[in-house]
Amino acid sequence: MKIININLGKDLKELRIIPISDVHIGDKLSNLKMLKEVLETIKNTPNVYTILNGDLCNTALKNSKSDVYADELSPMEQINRLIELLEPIKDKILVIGTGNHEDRITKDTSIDVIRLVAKQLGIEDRYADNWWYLFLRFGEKTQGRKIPMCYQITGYHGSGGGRKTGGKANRLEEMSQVVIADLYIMGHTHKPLSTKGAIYLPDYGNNSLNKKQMYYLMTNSFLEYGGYGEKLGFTPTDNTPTEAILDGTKRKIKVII
Ligand SMILES: [Mn+2]
Repeated sequence: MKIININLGKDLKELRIIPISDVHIGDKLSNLKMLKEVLETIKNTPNVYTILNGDLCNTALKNSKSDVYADELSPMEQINRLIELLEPIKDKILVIGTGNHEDRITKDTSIDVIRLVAKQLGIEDRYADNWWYLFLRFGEKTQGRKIPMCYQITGYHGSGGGRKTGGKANRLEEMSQVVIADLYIMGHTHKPLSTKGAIYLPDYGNNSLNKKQMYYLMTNSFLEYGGYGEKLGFTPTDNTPTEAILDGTKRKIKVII
């Protein structure tokens, strides 16, 4: 698990995170217009940041499941396009991770293209080849000691989930069987979903229990309906970007899907 520490300073009162995953650049059905709108928002709004959570490129290879003849860009062109798109917002990227689509290249060649993208953008310290765990500090607490708020945000690209919503929600909530955090983020299923849970954490110093809230967010894809999804009879999904809003003065999270 890659641990990432970021402090965005005390002037930030509220932080908005718009996660981006499952863009599938190169696929004809990839909605790059919508992606560009999101990137513009991130670039032009000081308190909006992003987490890149895999399957940014489609990377259909000769031996992979996706149809290599159906992609409108070659894998190299996809990577170049991705770098071009991310360059203007590189300072707003909190995490850059891989998905099963980029992992195809790694599996076949050992070359991790997302790591190279991160290196090119100068943000290799924010790159994760697998599950990531972010300690994100900003703002200033109004109660107790005047220290920054610290949110623990964790995620990975995601896997499995099956066809039905229940299975996807199970995969999402199972993340807290791996590690405890305020906010869990997963993509992969292309189905926006959000749930909320709680867990009691032991406080050994006071022989007591603290109740911790946990927010779960499964993020949208940028892929329009058609292709293999339609062929297999999958239901269309909504592409509207999801968002998590974090308070910089007290522990308070809002999730929008
Ligand atoms: Mn995926």
